[in-house]
Amino acid sequence: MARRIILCDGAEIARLWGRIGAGEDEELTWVPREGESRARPPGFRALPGGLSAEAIARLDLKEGDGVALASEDGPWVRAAVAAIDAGAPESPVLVLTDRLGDEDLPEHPCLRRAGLRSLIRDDVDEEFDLLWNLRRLENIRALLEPRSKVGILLQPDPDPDGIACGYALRALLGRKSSTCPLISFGEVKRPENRAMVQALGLEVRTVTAEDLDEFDGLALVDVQPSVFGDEMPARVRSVDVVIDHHPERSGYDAVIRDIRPGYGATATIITGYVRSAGMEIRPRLATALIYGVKSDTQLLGRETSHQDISAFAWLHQWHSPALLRRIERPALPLDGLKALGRALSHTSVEDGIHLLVLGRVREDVIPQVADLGLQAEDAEWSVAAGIVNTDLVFSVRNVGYVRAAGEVVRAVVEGLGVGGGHRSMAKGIIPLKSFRKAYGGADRNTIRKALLEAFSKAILD
Ligand SMILES: [Mn+2]
Repeated sequence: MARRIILCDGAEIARLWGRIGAGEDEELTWVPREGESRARPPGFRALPGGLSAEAIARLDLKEGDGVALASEDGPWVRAAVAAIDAGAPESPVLVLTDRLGDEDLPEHPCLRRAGLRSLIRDDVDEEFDLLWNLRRLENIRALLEPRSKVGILLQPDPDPDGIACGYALRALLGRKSSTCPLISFGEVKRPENRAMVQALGLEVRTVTAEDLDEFDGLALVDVQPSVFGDEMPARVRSVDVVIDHHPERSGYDAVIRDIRPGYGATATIITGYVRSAGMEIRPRLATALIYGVKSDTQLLGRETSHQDISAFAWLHQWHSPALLRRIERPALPLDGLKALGRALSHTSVEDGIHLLVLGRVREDVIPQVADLGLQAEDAEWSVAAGIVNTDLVFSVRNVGYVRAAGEVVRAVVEGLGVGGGHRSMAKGIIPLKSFRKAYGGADRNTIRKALLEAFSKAILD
């Protein structure tokens, strides 16, 4: 087994290591520096012959073994590195020191320096960070504990970050949906968000301003009351708790606010609470939170803080990959697959555009088909179009190094409908009525011809 040899040069540092103890594969070795009068501490073995190459050879360093030198003494460290270099040139060297700088250390191809103090500091900083999270959480718990019914209010058309945070806050409060429902002034509209709610077995209740009277506690997550603008119900003007990552707004009262605009997601704030609480985190909860972080930061791309990345890494070990996949890629209904089969049977890629016209389908089928379409050979653009209720809905994907998808979609729907998106994904909606008026029909061929033409033009513009 590979070993780690820790060489200590004095009683003080040896005492510290003695207290920490040696790890399973670690050996504590005592090589007193000159003038060290105290005897070999317990738990250490001495290296006879001091820092000579012969003495280091006696350590019998094998491939995979590493050496750490714990010392503040320049000459001692230099002698030790020289002896290791002579006796075991392949061995990596870690120098643990708070006072020596790079200029005090000899040249060595595989040497790193770390401060004992900074190693401990990082841990202490992290511990205090968790403590402040715990303080906030305990304050929130104490405030809401005596309330009989607490509403967790999300923004209208709640997004994954809001939904995940509502769910997690309820778990942190130890409540059930009967005494702590997730509520919103609007429905969960986007199909992928509905899929998330369904996969997690959650419910978001749509409420009116009057309905708020039934709650004697109100907590807002991922939103602040001022967002409701002039229509802000009086009940929301003064609430118990607000947890959010959007810029701080005024115009309302909250007993406890935890607003951290530097964070990419409110789920990151709440993950801090969950970590600090030391509670057992279920895969379902971890999956909801990780999806909240992912979707608000666009996969740790946009506006991501190191806290988001650390929350993501922590949640990653507890989440359920299968459940996450189900949320991110909702199951395709069979008639959606049949529509895809028909569309694929006369598919072609023209000018780099792969267009699949699906006919009437469930809305969430469309973005999934657009993802798939991009895999066609020579496709730089994938467009999936389908009819949902009285609208023509289309999802657009591209390879990323071409014109931004959002701009292209805005050009295509101009004067006809609504649309927008990001660099590589976008969505557009054109009411069938306007489409028919502009193109004289809404059958598969007309849709195909019209969209191909409009996209070719918009992409080249
Ligand atoms: Mn958010």
